[in-house]
Amino acid sequence: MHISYPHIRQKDPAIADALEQELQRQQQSLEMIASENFMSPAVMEALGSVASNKYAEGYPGRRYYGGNQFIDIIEQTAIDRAKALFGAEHANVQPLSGAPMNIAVYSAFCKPGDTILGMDLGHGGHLTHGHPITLSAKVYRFVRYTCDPETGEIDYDAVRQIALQEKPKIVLCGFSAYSRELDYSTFHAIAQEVGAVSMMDMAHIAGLVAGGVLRNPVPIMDIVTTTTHKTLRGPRGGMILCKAQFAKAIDKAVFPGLQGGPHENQIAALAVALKEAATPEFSQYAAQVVANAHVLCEELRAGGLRVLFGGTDNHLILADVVPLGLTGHEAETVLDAVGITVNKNVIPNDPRKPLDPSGIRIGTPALTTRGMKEPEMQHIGQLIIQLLRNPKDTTIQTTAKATVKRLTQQFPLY
Ligand code: DSN
Repeated sequence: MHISYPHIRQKDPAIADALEQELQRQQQSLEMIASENFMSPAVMEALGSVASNKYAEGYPGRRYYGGNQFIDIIEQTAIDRAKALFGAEHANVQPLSGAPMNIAVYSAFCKPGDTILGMDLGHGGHLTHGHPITLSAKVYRFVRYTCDPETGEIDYDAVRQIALQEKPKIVLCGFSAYSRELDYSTFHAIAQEVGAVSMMDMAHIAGLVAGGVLRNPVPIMDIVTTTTHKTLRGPRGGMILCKAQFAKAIDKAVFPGLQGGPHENQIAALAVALKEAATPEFSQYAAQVVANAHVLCEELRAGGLRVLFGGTDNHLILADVVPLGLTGHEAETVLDAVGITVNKNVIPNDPRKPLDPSGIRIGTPALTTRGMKEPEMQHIGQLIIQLLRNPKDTTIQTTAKATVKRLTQQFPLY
């Protein structure tokens, strides 16, 4: 497929230039940021569609504006597909993205000052799960559990003790830099014991759940939130799945509680992505994402990186680069210089600061979308180790650039 921007080029050459350069950057580099992926042309078409022109406050069949007969079809289709794909009793597809989605859930079940129990950011949790710099942390009181950095094991007895002592209104699990499976039944049982709502943020792994490769939290947990653009490969956005008894509270919290008009172009694109995610091809994709991560993880470990949490069950690897004599920022920069994109990341109990932490986070979803498999992961893993072990060696960098060029031409994007 050839992407071009004829109308933008005519009206606004500066933006056309930047878009074309960004397209080339994506085509010509190895995208290994664990939260990024490439939408299909069909999803992109829906995202750039006329649905963007419409105001549709309310929900299908109950709108505050006229002219929503076709928008209702779009939003109801997205809802029905989300429910079918994940086995959910209720779906709200309006959250604009991950942060408002999680805030909506907090506001549905907590008053200001109430307690929420979530995973520590340094142990793989997420900024929106109550990091002190967020607005949520100013409104609610967050308490935290951690995991064993070497094995990734969560001490569920300790989580239960914290819950009994702190009496949270929400027991929250989910992550953005954790690589193991979670025991949803135990999280839910702990929430029930203390009279809390159980919540899972599956933003990173929604596509792997949809593809049947990882456990599905939806039938177990009261509330499951997810962004829609990571492993799920949809447009940027958020979605809340929940049990029927919480449907009203969630819908009210999203609109009118937190948001105004939903972005119906985003919802149309989500509907298309959910249809794609229900296909056998997508299940194969999800399985390949995890198989690729296993191979990459073993290459990185064999090359001397300290892999956190004892390995990976999903699409990502969190690795400490300090054993190779680098910081996370330096490692990110060395790889970026040859067209391999990863992000620096804090590791558990990191002695370093967030802008130059000890680790990097690496993921396989985007390269798997391009069709890369185990042999390419092995090759890329070895390349990463060579670059990190020899950060000033220009010969290795020149060879690496040539390899990136060859691989990206062999596995074209768009
Ligand atoms: N920014 C996303 C990530 O990289 O994990 C999460 O919001």
